[in-house]
Amino acid sequence: MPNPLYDRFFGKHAGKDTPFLHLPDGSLVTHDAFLKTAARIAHVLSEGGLAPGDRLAAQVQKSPMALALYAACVQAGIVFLPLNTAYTVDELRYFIENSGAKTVICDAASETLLAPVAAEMSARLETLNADGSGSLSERAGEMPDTYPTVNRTEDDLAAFLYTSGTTGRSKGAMLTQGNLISNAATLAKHWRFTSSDVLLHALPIFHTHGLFVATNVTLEAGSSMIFLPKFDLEAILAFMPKATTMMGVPTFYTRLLQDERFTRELASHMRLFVSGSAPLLADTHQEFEERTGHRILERYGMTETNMNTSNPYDGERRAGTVGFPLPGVELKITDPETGGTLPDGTVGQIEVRGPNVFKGYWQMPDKTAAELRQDGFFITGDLGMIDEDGYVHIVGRNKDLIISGGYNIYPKEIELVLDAQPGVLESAVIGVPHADFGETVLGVLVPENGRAPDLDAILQSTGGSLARFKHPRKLVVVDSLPRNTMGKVQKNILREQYKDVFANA
Ligand code: MCA
Ligand code: AMP
Repeated sequence: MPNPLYDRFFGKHAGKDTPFLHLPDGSLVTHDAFLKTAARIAHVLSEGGLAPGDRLAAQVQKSPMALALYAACVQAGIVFLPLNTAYTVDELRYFIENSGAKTVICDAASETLLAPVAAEMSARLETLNADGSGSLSERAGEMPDTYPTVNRTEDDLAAFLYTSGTTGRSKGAMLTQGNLISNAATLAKHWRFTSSDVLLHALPIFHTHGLFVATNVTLEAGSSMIFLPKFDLEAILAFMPKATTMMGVPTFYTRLLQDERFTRELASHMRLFVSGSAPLLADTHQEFEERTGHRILERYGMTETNMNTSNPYDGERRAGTVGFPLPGVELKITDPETGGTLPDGTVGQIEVRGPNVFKGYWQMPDKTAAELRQDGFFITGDLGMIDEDGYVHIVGRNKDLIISGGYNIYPKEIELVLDAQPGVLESAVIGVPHADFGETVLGVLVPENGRAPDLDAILQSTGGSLARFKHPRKLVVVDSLPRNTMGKVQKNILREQYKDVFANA
């Protein structure tokens, strides 16, 4: 039975003892072993009552089993919903409820907290720990190692990835099998991945970058990955001589450059470094080239679209740009007011169309209609321009968004929490420059009755509801917020005023 995504990325490796995952302890997971594990998990999921099209939500640590869970969902036709391990129970409740997930997989450490939420939603709960143990593995161990792959088409959903809303709650971006296949196939070719490549994989696997870009490209090309649980500088330095490629957010590269052990010689076995998810400073690009002789290849993507543009493999990788639209992807710069196309060299909003563009937001037709035009162009919310040589430059954002270390943070969500704190009349949350994370979160508070609120208590109390990476790293108190004549807070003024707050961080 055809299942385009499974057949293309996984099924073609069946029965092969070729390397897939090199683990930090020196052990190896072959394609065959990986697929057998995935098949066993697929049986557990089906027996647990999940049917094709049902959603499975997973908040689990990065591990070979966690990756096999993705493969199992693809094989069984289940929509995979991976969740950031930093999310709190409050945040998870929304994702589970909104997606209607019938099964939730979590670390045993979160089981007690999540069990009541799962019960409330009539969802089944299984555990999967970082070391591969847990109820999911126990049950999988008793299952057959082959599974009758479920029939799917390219139009069927493969995954939901939630992107936070600038005004309301998070939206579930519906990604089809075809979205994932087309993008990985394009990238593998564009970046010249082959079965000889070894990717140094230190990204999380709950976002597009680590899961769909890094993993799907590796599977498409039959390459292998050095699969690290997270970004750990010592491990990166130790394993780089065995790798040929790496994908990372800019923080990976700035951290590497801060270490003198990261030398031209250490990077001499590498053929490609890719950066994305956040802007790579031109200075970092240049410093990296001076140190290693490699020019980092920067690309640009989104959860809703996978990758849209990339610097060339052979031609000039131009610092401060995200390159050209990928083959099959159309990109135009439009006037935010009229939607009309603007000439090259003019700054406007970036719109993209192609087989990579998602199907819409789950059960949010209005939000889908606002961002995805009838003609298939998706309004990214990024501001950019195309230079005289065709390179795309991202110059800003038309959306209120902070990107910290590659994680997206929506100020509105934090403002709602801050506004509810005792002694706070209102707040504005902005992103300010930060040497390690690129940007970080600053909360600007207006006190009630002019009396200074207890800032320590406020910082503490954000912990219960918001993931740690979203917490303001600093709070400042002002008499009032700058507003324009329409009454809208002028965040650009605040950003300028506080741009040096973390200058020495
Ligand atoms: C961890 N912390 C953070 C972040 N990460 N705070 C702000 N921003 C972050 N990104 C907090 C922790 O809660 C902790 O707080 C402290 O910082 C140190 O934690 P630690 O675990 O040591 O941090 P780390 O492991 O060094 O993590 C930093 C990191 C990581 C390596 C940059 O965040 C990372 O791997 N980021 C990649 C994100 C990613 O994959 N994005 C792709 C999204 P405390 O100590 O105070 O408790 S997909 C996407 O954007 C599109 C599609 C695209 O184009 O790719
Ligand atoms: P996400 O919602 O996590 O998919 O994040 C997508 C956003 O990350 C884009 O809309 C951009 O604002 C930003 N982004 C991704 N890659 C780059 C890049 N190379 N340069 C600048 N911004 C980027």
